[in-house]
Amino acid sequence: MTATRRSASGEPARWSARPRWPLLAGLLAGLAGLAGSHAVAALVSARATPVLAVAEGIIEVTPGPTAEALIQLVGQWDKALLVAGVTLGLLVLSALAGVLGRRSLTTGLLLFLLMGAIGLVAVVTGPRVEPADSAPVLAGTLTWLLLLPLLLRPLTGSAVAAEGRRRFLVTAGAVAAGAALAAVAGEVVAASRRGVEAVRQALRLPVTSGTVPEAATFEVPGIAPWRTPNPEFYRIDTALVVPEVDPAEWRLRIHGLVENELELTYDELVDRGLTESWTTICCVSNEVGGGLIGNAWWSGVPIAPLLAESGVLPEADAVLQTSVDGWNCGTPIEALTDDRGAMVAVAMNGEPLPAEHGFPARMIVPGLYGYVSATKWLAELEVTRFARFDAYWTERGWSERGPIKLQSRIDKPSPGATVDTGTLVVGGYAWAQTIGVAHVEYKLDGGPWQRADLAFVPGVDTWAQWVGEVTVAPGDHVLTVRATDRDGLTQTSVRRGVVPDGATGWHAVPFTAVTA
Ligand SMILES: Nc1nc2c(c(=O)[nH]1)N[C@H]1C(S)=C(S)[C@@H](COP(=O)(O)O)O[C@H]1N2
Ligand SMILES: [Mo]
Repeated sequence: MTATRRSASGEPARWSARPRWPLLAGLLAGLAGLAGSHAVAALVSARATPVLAVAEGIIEVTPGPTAEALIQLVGQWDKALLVAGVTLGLLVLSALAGVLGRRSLTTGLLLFLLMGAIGLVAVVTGPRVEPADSAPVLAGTLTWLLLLPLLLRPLTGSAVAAEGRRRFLVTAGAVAAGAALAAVAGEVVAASRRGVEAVRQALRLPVTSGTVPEAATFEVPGIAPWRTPNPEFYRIDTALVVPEVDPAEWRLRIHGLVENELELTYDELVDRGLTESWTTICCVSNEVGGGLIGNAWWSGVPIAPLLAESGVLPEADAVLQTSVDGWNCGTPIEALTDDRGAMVAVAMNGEPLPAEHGFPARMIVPGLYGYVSATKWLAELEVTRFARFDAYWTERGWSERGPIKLQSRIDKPSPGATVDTGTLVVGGYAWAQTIGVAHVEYKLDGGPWQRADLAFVPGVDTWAQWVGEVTVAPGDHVLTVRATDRDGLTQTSVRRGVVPDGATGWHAVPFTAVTA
């Protein structure tokens, strides 16, 4: 066969000199990476696969009129065609990486690396990125980089034709089988996820979506919305793979230092009757001025009556909450039994909890950081004593107790903003859950503190919007904010980091004013 042919240089050509084998090697590596990245995307429930992200990136960078003309041309098939085109391009480039890699492995690897880099850029510049969203593209790129040398090795060097071909076909067969397996596994995961998502969407809960009180916001552009929409709500958890929990199989178990253990199905829980309220939840890892905080209308079953029903024994001082994926946290029993309205929440802003926010049920405890209170994908509540356990984050150096600290934040101006000289409207949020915000003050540079206008809030458990006005001269400035709660406590200026029980200090935002 080819081994007996002579190349132009007169050298005996190796059987693999024909480009179709390296081409096949590149194509297989490309397909395997694609399958791997799709499987990982399904597993981590990334918002978009890398291919989709690149397709969206192309739409993004295509000039408006061109994009419109193209959409006119292909109609509703635009997205599908684009995805098909990107996939085709990816496979052509993969084949090229194989052919180039046969001559110089480095060149082939660099091409795959470049493709991975394009994918990564598309993913991280997309809307609402989360760390998990880059996992698929990294998995795919890693697959390419590992498989290309593996597949090309039998095609290079002095392997005897038949022997090289045999080894190549064995490797190629294994890679193809692995890729098929990854594709099937990814599809199985994605299908079951779609299944639970379909159940979630079909659920009809007796909930309302809450009405933002008109007086809660000043309608100043540049300040975050008072109600945080679900897709924009911060997400913090240890779950690499978002747990999929079918409400039909879900149970809530209350046990431990109780007279009667309770086990409730989802329907039994909801049948207890739902209450609804506005609560701002916050992560202990929220830096001063940070975004790990959100305000939502929660619907759920009050936990105090459920605990009363189970008959909490007098020696209990804590509830160890555990999620279906084994995460846990310890909550003081009084926070669950006093009148603050702690609940097993089933809906967020009027819709069943989104999967990543704990579907089908989670805890919401006003006034406590999430790491000691807000278990998502809730499975059980063990009534116990703090002395008897260490919870997930307390084992890792965080405080056993985590009341949310009084804080305030500047949304406008944003850090480093350039603004016009003259009158500048400034504003943001302050919060002191379970106590309430009494007033907010702001100051420009070294000037005096000025009282901000504070918006109405429907209770003590939400953040309160504040606005103010400053007059700015040309040049660099710093705006600082501090809040005082209804107990008369004013935020300390002492800057402390988030470990072990939440950051303190005043939020200060540098900005520049220029003459318009
Ligand atoms: N099962 C589970 N629940 C969890 C966590 C977690 O890692 N696993 N993280 C907690 C932390 S630290 C916070 S701040 C809140 C965040 O809730 P959110 O993602 O809905 O904003 O969830 C809490 N509940
Ligand atoms: Mo958190």
